[in-house]
Amino acid sequence: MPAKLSLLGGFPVKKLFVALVLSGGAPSLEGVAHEPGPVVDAGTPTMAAPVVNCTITGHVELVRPTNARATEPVVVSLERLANSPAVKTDPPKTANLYQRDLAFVPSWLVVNKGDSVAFVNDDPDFHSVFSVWALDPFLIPQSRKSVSGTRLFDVPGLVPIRCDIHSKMRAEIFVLSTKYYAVADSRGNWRIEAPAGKWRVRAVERNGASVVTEVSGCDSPVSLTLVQGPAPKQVRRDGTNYKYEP
Ligand SMILES: [Cu+2]
Repeated sequence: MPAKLSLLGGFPVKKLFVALVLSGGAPSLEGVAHEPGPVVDAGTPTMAAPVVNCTITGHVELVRPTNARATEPVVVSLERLANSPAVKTDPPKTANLYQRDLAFVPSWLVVNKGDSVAFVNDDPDFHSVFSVWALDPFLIPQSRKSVSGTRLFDVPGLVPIRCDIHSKMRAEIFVLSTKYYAVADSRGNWRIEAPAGKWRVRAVERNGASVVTEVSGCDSPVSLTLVQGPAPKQVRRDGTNYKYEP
């Protein structure tokens, strides 16, 4: 019975349980059929509430230091709150991030929590891959041309990726807890299709600065201002400066 009750998403389970006990027989929705909300129960009529999808639009103004590149990414996402609509997650995926011509290509990626990234060395040179992000540090040791290694990313956040040999190699992986996201275009505009509800809107830039607000229903446009953080100092995995670069 508990497993069956757990399928009744959106239904007031306590009240239904009482109704079932009182009925004393096969599960029946008699007496509670007027209640709103979807019911998922094979063999009984389905009273599915229509899912209303929204197109939430907005603009994020990225205030950059004067010497920053104009192409810096800003990732805007809708994060679940306690009363947000339920979200079905997509199956895990694996993205490729290459080491090519002494650079990470692409220099940033967006993945969902639970996705993996294959780091592929396309150079004749040795490279390593590491992150010193406190919540999910890792090291893929130096390797020549080959698939260097694949890593699962299951902690949401901004993961800085570096090489322990080359001081200019830099990439960031935006690991999101939600599949509802967009990358703002060069003018700062974005749009996200999502079920109507209450969401936390978070905008993050690659140096780690972020700003949040909330939306309800299909309210938009959403206006955000994000002051870019300082570029991080590039240091080796042990915190020391790069010395010899082959
Ligand atoms: Cu390298």
